[in-house]
Order: sequence, then structure tokens, then C-alpha cells
Amino acid sequence: MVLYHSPKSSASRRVRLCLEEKGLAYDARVIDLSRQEQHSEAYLKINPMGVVPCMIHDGRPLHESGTMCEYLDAVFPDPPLRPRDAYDLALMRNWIRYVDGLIGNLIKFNWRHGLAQRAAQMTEAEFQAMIAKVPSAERKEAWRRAAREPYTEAELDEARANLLVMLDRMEGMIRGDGLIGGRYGLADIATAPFVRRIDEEIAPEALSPSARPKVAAWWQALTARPAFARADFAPFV
Ligand SMILES: N[C@@H](CCC(=O)N[C@@H](CS)C(=O)NCC(=O)O)C(=O)O
Repeated sequence: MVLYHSPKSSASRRVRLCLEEKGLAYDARVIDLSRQEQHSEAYLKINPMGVVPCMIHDGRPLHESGTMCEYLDAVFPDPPLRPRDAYDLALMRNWIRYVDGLIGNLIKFNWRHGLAQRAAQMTEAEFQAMIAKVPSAERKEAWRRAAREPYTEAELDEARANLLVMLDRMEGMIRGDGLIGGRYGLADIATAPFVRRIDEEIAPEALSPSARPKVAAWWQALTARPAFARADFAPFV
């Protein structure tokens, strides 16, 4: 099992957490996002989306962190991290899809650290050459904004508000140990990297027991898991 990842990437953190919950050994290979290694010809052959993470298992590459976690749970079912109930499984998939759709909000905060400064130092020619390699129009625009037109406070406020809606939805969902079906599993794992960034920088007060008691208790329990420590959600800044 080979995992191409980046230590601070939320999608990579997801897969690392899943691997650690299952106690699986893997060969971790860091892709340096600030040097655009994710857009190199060699990496694009493994993951044509030009993002991390990506894994190779039994010689076959797989991208998309949510899909990768589902694959891991199917191939290594112990401990099970997906609900057995078909309806709960459908809810889990919808939740992960929803969280995936919030990544643009997280990027607005995350790329201010390191990536933006590095891209801002590029000459226009270097920047255009770099951006030409980015496979998706959406990501090209995210790179342009990070490098050339930093997000405004109003845009950051809007992104923060979108992430807080996620926490509000979670407050209504949490039962027992988890977001879906009352059990900890892939929905929780998929959400943890986002909550980590909210806790660390974006809106720490939103996770206080007085603001959202269920989310606060869920987060405390999740961060106390041995797998969480092993997955290494080190400080971003
Ligand atoms: N939906 C993808 C998102 C992957 C993604 O956005 N990865 C980011 C890091 S969290 C990345 O590689 N960014 C670099 C870039 O867009 O150039 C997944 O969940 O795997």
C-alpha cells in the first residue's frame, strides 16, 4: 500500500486517519504542494486530477479520499467503518459528498499559509506555466486568487459561515459516537480534517460546549482516539 499525500492536506488526513483506524501499514510518500509536485507529469499519470491524496494498492492507483476510505473499508473490513444499514450507508455517502463540496471554503484559509506566498513570488511567466498544468478550471482560479488576488475579509467571512453551517448540521446529527447511525465511522473520519482547521484557526469558539455541546463532545472523543494521534494532524501554521 503506497499513499501519496501531503501532511497538511485535509483530504490526505482523512485517508491517513482511516488507515490508522484499521491499523494498516503503508508506504507514505510526500507530495510537496508548494512546489506543485501534484502537477508533475509523473504524478498526473497516477492521479490525473492533480491533487493529493492518491494511493496504490495491489499495483492499482485510486484517487478521491472519500472513495479511497470506502475502498479500504471494503478490502479491510476490520474494524467496520461503514453502517450496515442501507439507508444509513446512503446518508453517510451524502454527508461525505456534502463535506467534499465545502473544500473550496477551506482552501481560502489553508492556501494563505505557504502556498500563496510561494505563488505570489513567481514571475508572471512562471505563474502562467504553473497554472497551465492545473487540470481543473476551478483549481486554476483558486491558484490565481491565492497568488494574485488574495481573498477579501468578506469572502473569508462567507467561507467561514459555510463551514459553520456544517457544524450546525452536525449538532443535529450526532448520536452516540458518531454522525451516522450513532457509530463512529467514515462520515466522522471524512469530517475530522475540516473540524481540525475550524478548531485551530477558522472559528475555534464555534466548537465550545456552550456553542455546540454535541459537536464539542464529539470532537473531544475523536481527538482522544489513538488513531487520531497516529494520523498526525499537526498544526497547520
Ligand atoms: N476531492 C478530493 C480533493 C483533493 C484536494 O483538493 N486535495 C488538495 C489538498 S487537500 C490538493 O491536492 N490541492 C493542491 C491543488 O489543488 O493544486 C479528495 O477528497 O481527494
